[in-house]
Amino acid sequence: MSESKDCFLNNFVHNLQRLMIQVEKRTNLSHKEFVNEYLRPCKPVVISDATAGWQAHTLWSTDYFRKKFGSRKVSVMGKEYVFSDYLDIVDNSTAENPSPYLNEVNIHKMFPELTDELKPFLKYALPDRLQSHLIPASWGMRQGLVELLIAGKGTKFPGLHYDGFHMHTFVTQVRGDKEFYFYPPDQSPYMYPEERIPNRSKVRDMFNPDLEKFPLFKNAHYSMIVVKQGETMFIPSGWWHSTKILSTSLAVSINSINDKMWNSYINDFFIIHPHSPLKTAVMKTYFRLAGVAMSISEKTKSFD
Ligand SMILES: O=C(O)CCC(=O)C(=O)O
Ligand SMILES: [Fe+2]
Repeated sequence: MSESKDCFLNNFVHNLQRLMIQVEKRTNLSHKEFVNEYLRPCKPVVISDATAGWQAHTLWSTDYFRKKFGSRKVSVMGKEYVFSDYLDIVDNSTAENPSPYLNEVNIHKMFPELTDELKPFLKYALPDRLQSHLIPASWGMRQGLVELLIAGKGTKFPGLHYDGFHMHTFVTQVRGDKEFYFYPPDQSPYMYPEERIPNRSKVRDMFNPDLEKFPLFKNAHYSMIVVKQGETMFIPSGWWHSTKILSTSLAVSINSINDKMWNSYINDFFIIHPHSPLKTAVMKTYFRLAGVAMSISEKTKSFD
């Protein structure tokens, strides 16, 4: 079906020229084109109209959130805020005095009222094995892993990382513009992964790296692209990234797992949630078989 190279089969071999290419911006991309041109080759892309049907694009603002959820408590980087107080900090954020970054907030759990405003579900994130009924509800994400991201002007995302469990990520800028910085997986030798959480770099602040502690980091090559309001950034599995906010940012991230990283996902899962050797072996066998069944059913579906 596809002539494009499959990054998982090619073990992420990227040459320097490939690193230097600009991230493309695309419109009106079919699901098949996305799979062949970006998903299989693990190539980042910005899609301008991926979520054009979302009501969120007309409704969302810091005032809208203030009116709807102002008195609710939110946890931002380990600190509790009344949401309206946090939104005031976001609105007044500057590079000198940046807001804390609200992230890892599961919309379906924390703000279920917003779910309908994010429909139809982003087709490029499908098929998503997190949503499969073949994996336990407690482990899976029946409605997908959909998270809210909020921060003010001048704020940097807390840390350089690739997304856990080798998930792909799609970030939609509902409000505001953002600079996205990427390092392809072959730059990992310069990234100083944390021992316990290998998808996180010990170089916490890529904008001001401690080169005495992390001397190899200066060898790392990155690409940067500005993702504008309304656009969706696709970050392939295993790509290191971080961001800087250019204007008050309300964004949604959607993670997904497909056939190619199914085994990495299972392996990562048992590293993060260890079980006894026997239970691990039994569960891994079940999930490998479930993966085969999922592959068969995925081949029969169309997403355009
Ligand atoms: O959109 C951003 O600022 C980065 C979000 C991100 O990388 C994440 O949530 O994992
Ligand atoms: Fe991320």
